[in-house]
Amino acid sequence: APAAKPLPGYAGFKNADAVIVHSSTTIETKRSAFGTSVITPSNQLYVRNNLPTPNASIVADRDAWQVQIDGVKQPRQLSVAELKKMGLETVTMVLQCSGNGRGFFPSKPSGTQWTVGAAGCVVWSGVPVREVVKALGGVADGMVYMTGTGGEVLPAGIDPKTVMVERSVPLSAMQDALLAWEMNGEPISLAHGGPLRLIVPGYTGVNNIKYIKQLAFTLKESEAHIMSHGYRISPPGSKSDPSQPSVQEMSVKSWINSPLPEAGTQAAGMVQIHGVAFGGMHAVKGVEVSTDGGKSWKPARLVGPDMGKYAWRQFVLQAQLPKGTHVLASRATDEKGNLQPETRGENQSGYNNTSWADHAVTVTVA
Ligand code: MSS
Repeated sequence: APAAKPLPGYAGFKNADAVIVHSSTTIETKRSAFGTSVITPSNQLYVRNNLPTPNASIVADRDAWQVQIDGVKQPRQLSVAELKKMGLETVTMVLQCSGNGRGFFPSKPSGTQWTVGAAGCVVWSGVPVREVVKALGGVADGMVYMTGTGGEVLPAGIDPKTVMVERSVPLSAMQDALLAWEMNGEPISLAHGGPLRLIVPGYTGVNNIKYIKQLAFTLKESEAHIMSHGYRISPPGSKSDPSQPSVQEMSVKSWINSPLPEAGTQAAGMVQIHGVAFGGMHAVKGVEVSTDGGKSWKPARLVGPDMGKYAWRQFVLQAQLPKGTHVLASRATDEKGNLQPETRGENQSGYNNTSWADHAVTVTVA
């Protein structure tokens, strides 16, 4: 096996045994490291940066960080110190990269070959966007999108639109969105977007803008390449374009975290088959587990605290596994009755993989 890549400096606090370093800007949580405690510890959470990570000086004086609020009746710049006086809310949310599960596409789309570990369940604290908007006189007339811009310093001499991280989501996403300064009980680390991050619960990772420097209510979607062409559901073999659906709301998904084939041959007998399930925009209603590759299903039990509809739930099925090879799978249902599908939705870039078949694991019992 190739030697493990070292952790990049800004992510030096990560537990090297719990993560896979794909590159200096892409770090994945090992499937075996998710544990059973609902919340993903910060030192195990995945990292994905589309640009080089900003200089640590931006988190030296967190309260001084400024964000420009535009597209409201009274546009203005606000510091984190000011935001902290305007409201406080906490949300537990699945943060999941749009490309999580790309590694299961047989077409091997270009991009990081994430399997399950570009996701975690984390707690964010900050001010509700709707409170900020209210204090600034409300959204300006006719605005359709909420557009967040990352605070990375862009390389000189190129059109900023080609590289900047700027994403638009429907205005309705404002209702549950936060401008957050805290993650899992600590000021947000540089790796995860400190000093200030836009949190859009239920939306895929890319819509949660780190180091946010501008939040604007806009008539049109951002013209940044990452919005117009990036993160689009393009038919296999085609080029991306702005007419294709953007990767935004997450949908119902689950996977098993134990037992895993990487643990080697298991002893016959009782096992606790456990994993995580989430609904994206809706709470999880139930999870079923199969030990025969999806031929038959048994209801699993949801365990642990319910941290709200945007969090994941842990599930467990206690089973006797006799000697042999077993294909273990899970499939979740959300409160709207949406069932996790068997197959992935094929697309050129390998986004939104929720296929239970792709996430199944084969374990050997002797
Ligand atoms: N933000 C910014 N500013 N920049 C960048 O790069 N990225 C994205 C988000 N945000 C970015 C941002 C992505 S893409 C993701 S996933 C996320 O983030 C991640 O997170 P963490 O914290 O984990 O790292 Mo895919 O869809």
